[in-house]
Amino acid sequence: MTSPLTEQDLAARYLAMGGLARELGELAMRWFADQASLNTQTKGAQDFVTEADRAVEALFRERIAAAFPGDSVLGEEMGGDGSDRLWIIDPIDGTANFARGDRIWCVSLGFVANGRPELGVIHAPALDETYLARRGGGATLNGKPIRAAQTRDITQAVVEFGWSTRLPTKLYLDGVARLYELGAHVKRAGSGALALTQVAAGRSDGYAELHINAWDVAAALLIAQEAGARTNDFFSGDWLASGNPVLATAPYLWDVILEASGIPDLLRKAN
Ligand code: LIP
Repeated sequence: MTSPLTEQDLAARYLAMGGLARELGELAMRWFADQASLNTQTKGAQDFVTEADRAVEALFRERIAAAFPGDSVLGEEMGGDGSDRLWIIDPIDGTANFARGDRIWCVSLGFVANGRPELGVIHAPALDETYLARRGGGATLNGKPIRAAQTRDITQAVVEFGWSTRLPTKLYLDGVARLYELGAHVKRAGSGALALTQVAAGRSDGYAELHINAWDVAAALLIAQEAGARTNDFFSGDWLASGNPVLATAPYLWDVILEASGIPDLLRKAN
């Protein structure tokens, strides 16, 4: 049993994670610049992994073992178990984009203490953007504070709706149709983590996905919360092992986007 986390413990991790994300981003960028070396493989329909994903996660695990030996790591590519001091990494979120030379991808690092996200960093080196948050400390983009949008009219809203083959595509298409019928502009860019940071930065008014994994959102959902977005209770139930639906919105548009997304129906049928 590790000793209780102190303020100094948390501060040390907060100070370390930005530099660590940048080091991982530099490694990913070397692979990104050499697409022929990626050896891209599929884990399922529209679900990809490259040598870069594996190399970035391996380097992260090496750095954490050296700097914070009592901490655990859960990663998309190498798995792991929960603990009361847990790092959650998606080495490259937006792998489908990464593997085609598209710049919309990021390194996602979250730190969860006793089951509650406390720190998060999203580093998108190809976009030259780094998002950081600490619970109770606000959220920043490249060191400057960011806030969720105050949009009140759904016909003025931009909403991203994530998709995967983990659920029937009809559920996704029905949600997209409802949002369009309400007058929203709907898009999908292929990185759930970055989509959540766009809500945090006020560049979009919502991000919904009917199922997403813990490593995709552990950092970015905290960033959205700290930027004043309203978010669902993703970190509940069996979230760490099985994922959950995710929703983050501009505060005034929560109700309309939640209903249009179909998440309430999905949760009612699951319970
Ligand atoms: C992706 C997520 C995206 C989801 C994809 C995939 P990856 O993460 O960011 O939101 O729709 O299915 O899970 O696989 O690129 O790390």
